[in-house]
Amino acid sequence: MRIGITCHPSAGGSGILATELGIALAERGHTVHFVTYEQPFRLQGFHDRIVCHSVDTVTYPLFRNPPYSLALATKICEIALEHGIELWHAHYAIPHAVCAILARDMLPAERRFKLVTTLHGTDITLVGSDPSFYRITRFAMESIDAVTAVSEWLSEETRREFHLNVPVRTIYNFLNLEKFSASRTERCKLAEKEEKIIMHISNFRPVKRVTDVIRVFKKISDRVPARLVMVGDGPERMSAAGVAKQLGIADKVKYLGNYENIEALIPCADIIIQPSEHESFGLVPLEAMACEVPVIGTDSGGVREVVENGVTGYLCEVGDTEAMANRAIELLTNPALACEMGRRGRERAVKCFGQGTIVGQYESLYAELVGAPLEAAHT
Ligand code: GMT
Repeated sequence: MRIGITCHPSAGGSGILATELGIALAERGHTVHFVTYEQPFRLQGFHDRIVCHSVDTVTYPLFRNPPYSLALATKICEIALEHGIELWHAHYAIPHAVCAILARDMLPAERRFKLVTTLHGTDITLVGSDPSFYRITRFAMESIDAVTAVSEWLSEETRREFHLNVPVRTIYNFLNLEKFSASRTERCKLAEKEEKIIMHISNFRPVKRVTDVIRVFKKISDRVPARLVMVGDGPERMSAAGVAKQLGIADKVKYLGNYENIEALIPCADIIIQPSEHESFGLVPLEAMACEVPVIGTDSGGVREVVENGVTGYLCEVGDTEAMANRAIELLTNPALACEMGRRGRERAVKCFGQGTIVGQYESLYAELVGAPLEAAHT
């Protein structure tokens, strides 16, 4: 099948998932065209059957900001015509689903692609439900062929918030489980031999509550020799650094910034801490589970469908840094328990979130929409 994908190409869960999906589809014999403003973060090296098209915007004194969305819609339309795209997959409702609708409607009727949008979370919980975007997000979801969301929680939130007349199907995020697995090669570069490694990975937005990570780490390091490795970057980084300084632990915190090969870093951690306000899914907890690292997360949103509380990690109340630290200490001082939770995490990742299973679900959806049997979809 000839498939188009639009996503946010920067480091972030939705862009990562869209890119990995594109790679997996190409490996299964489909031709995939990405249309974005830059090459997607995770798309490294050469991939047969994948083409990246970049969107150019013009600056003009009358435009306060270059109208990216209009340029994107035009580019999608051109690429669809040139390559005979049968199905477009827009990741994130705003602006991608809206741009793809515009592109589809600009095409001659007989050349129109089928359109799927995957909701990733912040497009609904933060962006879409903001009054300025509410109507256009709802319009987009009702004007396409299929809406998917990355967890049952997000599907339910979307139905509740937008009172939709169309179904929202849940298709969970997935991982390449060969890429993410247990191995501890870089550990010595991150901490001293006797120190435990606590890791956090995010885009440091307010919803990630990175200052909670610092507070939890302070309580841990009072009891266990440890080092905190912070991976990623974003608006709350300075606040995190400020709190670490105030608490007198700045020298125990390492900031690695945005890091491409997190599959090499995660296995070095003893624990991953993700104390988000809410997560529609939580790709990092899944990556940790695949690498056999126990997760301390929050009992909110779709993370509850990823991390099995007490089995593959612990879920605590949002903001309860005391409980998170106590759970972390419990694991750090009981290696057998940590090891067992890690093992069960991997088992769960394989059972529920493997690439083959989930990509197969997307393929079936595409085939259903395009009206082709699954075998014929592999061309
Ligand atoms: O985490 C973010 O804020 C980035 C955001 C994105 O769209 O890139 O992540 C969302 O999508 C990911 C992939 O589906 C999910 O794993 C994250 O849970 C979700 N983030 C939130 O819901 C806050």
